[in-house]
Amino acid sequence: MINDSELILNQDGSVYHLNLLPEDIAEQIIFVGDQERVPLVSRYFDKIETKKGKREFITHTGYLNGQRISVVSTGIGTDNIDIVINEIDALFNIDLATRMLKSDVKSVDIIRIGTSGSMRQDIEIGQVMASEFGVGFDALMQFYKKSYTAEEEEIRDIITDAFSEFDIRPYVGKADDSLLNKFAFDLPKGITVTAPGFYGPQGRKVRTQDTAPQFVDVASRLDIEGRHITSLEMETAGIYALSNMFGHRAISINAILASRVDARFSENPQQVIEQAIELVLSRF
Ligand code: R1P
Repeated sequence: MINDSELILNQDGSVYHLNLLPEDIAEQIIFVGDQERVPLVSRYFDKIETKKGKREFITHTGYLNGQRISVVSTGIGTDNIDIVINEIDALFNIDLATRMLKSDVKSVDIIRIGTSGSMRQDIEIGQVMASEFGVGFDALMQFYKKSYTAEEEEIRDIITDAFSEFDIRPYVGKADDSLLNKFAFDLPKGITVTAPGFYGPQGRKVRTQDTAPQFVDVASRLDIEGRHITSLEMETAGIYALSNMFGHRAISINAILASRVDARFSENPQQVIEQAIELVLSRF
């Protein structure tokens, strides 16, 4: 039995942060970072049956082309991803009344529609791309026992060597192949670095000239057995590693708003985000 402090429930029986009951969430779940992006997604639903939330975690559940679907805002960072994926998993795989694991383990689909910065000249502002792999520069997965594939370990080792000056222990997660085929068959794909911050951890030097001075340069030039680091953001690696650990399927699709190699930012970020939303929703 899982005790009260391991899995905290609100008075109505909903999970603590997401504020959801099992019937409030669909098996196909879109993640967005920004809570204001939730209605931008759900306005395309044929019908919305649930709107709930707490803090930055807003959920709308409804139907799209006859399929039940949820959109959940995760806020920023893999610390929030830890909360969101653990609570979603509990909604499906724990009997919240008895606090016991259910005998049948359920897998859900997680599709992130995010934003990120390009690390390559050939990935331009305004493009929508998919992360085949996420590489976490944060410490999230040091707190979970999980096995990794040989391919994930190989990428991890090359990146660990390339960034040895940071003394970090990166982890690697791969997107689900069936979701890559469904949502990203014609999109540019690459390796996304998930950073534990927006400024120093992404090599930004506003008033901190000594912070990781070579970060963008090293990342953008790195050859990983013919693959490249294409983008930089703050959630994908955590989504992939935790989803793989729990047996859920995940894909992260990101609108490119900035070019870190050309030092430019989108003139119309909202339009780029809306294109990414329409593209993903058209593939359900
Ligand atoms: C930083 O501004 C945020 O934007 C990116 C980063 O991953 C981080 O969450 O993604 P979202 O627009 O999906 O939040």
